[in-house]
Amino acid sequence: MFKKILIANRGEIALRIIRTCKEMGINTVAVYSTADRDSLHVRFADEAVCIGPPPSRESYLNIPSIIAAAEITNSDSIHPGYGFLSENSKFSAICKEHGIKFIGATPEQIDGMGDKSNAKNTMKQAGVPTIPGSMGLLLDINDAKKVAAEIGYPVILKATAGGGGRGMRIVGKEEEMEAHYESASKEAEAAFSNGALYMEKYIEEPRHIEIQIAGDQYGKVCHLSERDCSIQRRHQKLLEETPSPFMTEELRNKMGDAAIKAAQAVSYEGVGTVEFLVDKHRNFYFMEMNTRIQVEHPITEEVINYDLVKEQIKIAAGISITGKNYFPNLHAIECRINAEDPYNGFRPSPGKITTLHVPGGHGVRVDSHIYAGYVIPPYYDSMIAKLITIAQTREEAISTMERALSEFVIEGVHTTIPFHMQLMKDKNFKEGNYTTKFLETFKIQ
Ligand code: MV4
Repeated sequence: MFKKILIANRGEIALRIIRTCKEMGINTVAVYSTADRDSLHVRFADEAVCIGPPPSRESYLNIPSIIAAAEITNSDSIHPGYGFLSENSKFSAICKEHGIKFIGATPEQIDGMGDKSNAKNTMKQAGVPTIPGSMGLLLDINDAKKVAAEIGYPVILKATAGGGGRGMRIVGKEEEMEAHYESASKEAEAAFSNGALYMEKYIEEPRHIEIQIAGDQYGKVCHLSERDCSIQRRHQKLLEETPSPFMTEELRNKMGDAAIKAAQAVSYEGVGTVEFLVDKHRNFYFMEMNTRIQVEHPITEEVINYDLVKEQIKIAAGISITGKNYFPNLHAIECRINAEDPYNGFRPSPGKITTLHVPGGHGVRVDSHIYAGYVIPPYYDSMIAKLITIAQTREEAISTMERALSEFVIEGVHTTIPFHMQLMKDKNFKEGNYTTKFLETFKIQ
């Protein structure tokens, strides 16, 4: 087992990882930017190293600084959390070169899944359902028109280096192709230095349902059921739940099997997530594979009673998994509490938390790094807490969420708490009747 893990992250996920390390008797090293010197991850880790000034580029994304911090503290491993360097193949490779175990995917797996068109081809060959579309990359506008005529409009253009919806365009008819192709490719070129596009049939009002998987170093892979992440605003998830209200036992088994196939196709080692789009007929299609621990992992942990960070560490240390699948016994919902003003276009609201009361009681978990007097820096992600409720049924998990939201007091900054309060009372949400389009028509009062 590892003796000392350096956590190359900040905020709630850094704390989350430190907690598991403490329980496992593993020493921890925090790294921090000068903006985070008063953070809880710095206080709760056994050691802490300053790695640079506030901008991420110069601190949490600064590979030489982080490797130097690992070397001077004698860390034998690095946990990257989510975001930042968690899916950076260069960083994964550099850790290896320095004899430091990267608790995450190999450079090959990261690159293989990072190129979306390539990932899709890999999955198609492995027998995982994919959305009908171009065979690989599009050559030019004429090629795009030809493929679209074959699969039928509407189609969607996607950047192969894409993510977060950038370089993505829906094309309703041939006359629109030229303009959309140009702008998608330009946007992708600017964002990812790669303007290459591929095409798919456009699926109207899909659900975003992802399967958690775990694979060990010996080829054993299991799934840990699904999370429904359809409640998103501009590709930012705001609420996740498990089980999905749209799930059936048959669909879970099929999607679980497909996710396992997907992981085996790339000899996946560690915990990961296979994202699917699910249409109204419950056809499901591979979308992306995430090779990291995800923000929403706690809802899975709570319904199957399983510490996913502990599992990540054990797998990285070479411990084998049983290989049996896990099915939910409970219902869990996560509301992301962001320092944003939901009444003003979710505009970021950094600053000092003057008053804080955190909810508790039966069926409530709060993963957060905030405290009374904490100053939310403007440089990073605006998520300040994850409020998770767990109950026997979805209805009860919603009731507990309403109760917990009403107890949550955060003063000094705007938060998304009022948004979630209203969401809990929404008729369609209560009925589990929502798709990725839901928030486009949801208006906060
Ligand atoms: C799609 C789609 C409809 N049809 N692909 C958005 C981000 C990227 N990862 C994939 N995305 C989509 N791909 C086809 N063929 C609709 C979306 C989409 C979406 C997907 C998941 C969650 C939220 C979304 C919001 C808008 C569009």
